[in-house]
Amino acid sequence: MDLKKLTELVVELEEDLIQDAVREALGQDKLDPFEVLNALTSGMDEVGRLYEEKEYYLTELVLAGETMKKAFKILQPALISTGNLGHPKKIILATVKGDNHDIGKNILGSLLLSSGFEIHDLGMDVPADAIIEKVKETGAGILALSTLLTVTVEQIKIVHERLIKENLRDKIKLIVGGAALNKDNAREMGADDFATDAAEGVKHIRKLAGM
Ligand code: B12
Repeated sequence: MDLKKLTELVVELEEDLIQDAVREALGQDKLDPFEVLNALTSGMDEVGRLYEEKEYYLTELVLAGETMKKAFKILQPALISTGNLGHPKKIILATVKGDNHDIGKNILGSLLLSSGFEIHDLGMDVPADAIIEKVKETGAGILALSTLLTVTVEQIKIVHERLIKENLRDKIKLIVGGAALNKDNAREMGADDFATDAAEGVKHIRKLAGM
């Protein structure tokens, strides 16, 4: 099983073949779990491109999501075992209001677990109110928000401003990620930090947590 084949299986939406393929890649081929993750993510990028070019439709996006979730079930333990345990720190994870993409956020959550964080995952399509409530309830020091849609980027600013209003902004670090974001718009929305992928995200978050 090579990395190119894994990418192809995602693009071809082979949800019945993907788990055996990931098993083979990690088992007999001893591929690095992070390289496997990158290969799968490249497949998702290609699916996104085909959707943009109207070669794929919503059905294919849904199937791609299912394929990635199945692959990740097999990949997750391998990714986790590469982590080294640190000090538990509280972190809130959420995909912002209006956005139902959660695969990337869930990958970040799994990697953070392996770094010893205490995760409070609010799921997807989470309004600012629910996030503020959770910050108050947990006293978490880090808030990680995900968004893949251009139209929901603005939600980050809404959360940032609510945190200011509630006198919570200086008690929490806000890191954001997802395909709709980059360093510049993340900063414009009031975030303290941005990372392009989940592995980078963990590094940044460990730094923000003083680990
Ligand atoms: C799968 C998918 C779906 C699935 C999502 C399933 C699920 N449970 O997540 C479904 C079918 C639901 C879906 C729906 C829609 N989608 Co969609 N979808 C995708 C697709 C193909 C892959 C996303 C994905 O899972 N990638 C794999 C993961 C691993 O990558 P990731 O999410 O980017 O996460 C990585 C990093 O970004 C980062 N990261 C993510 N979050 C965070 C957070 C932090 C804090 C950090 C540090 C890092 C980080 O780490 C992750 C791992 O490394 C993308 C195309 C793409 N290339 O992104 C389109 C895409 C995001 N979708 C798109 C669109 C338009 C839609 C719909 C509006 C379609 C429609 N007409 O209904 C709806 C919106 C529904 C809604 N309200 O949210 C567009 C968005 C365009 C835009 N710029 O706004 C894209 C880009 C496709 C395209 N090229 O047009 N989609």
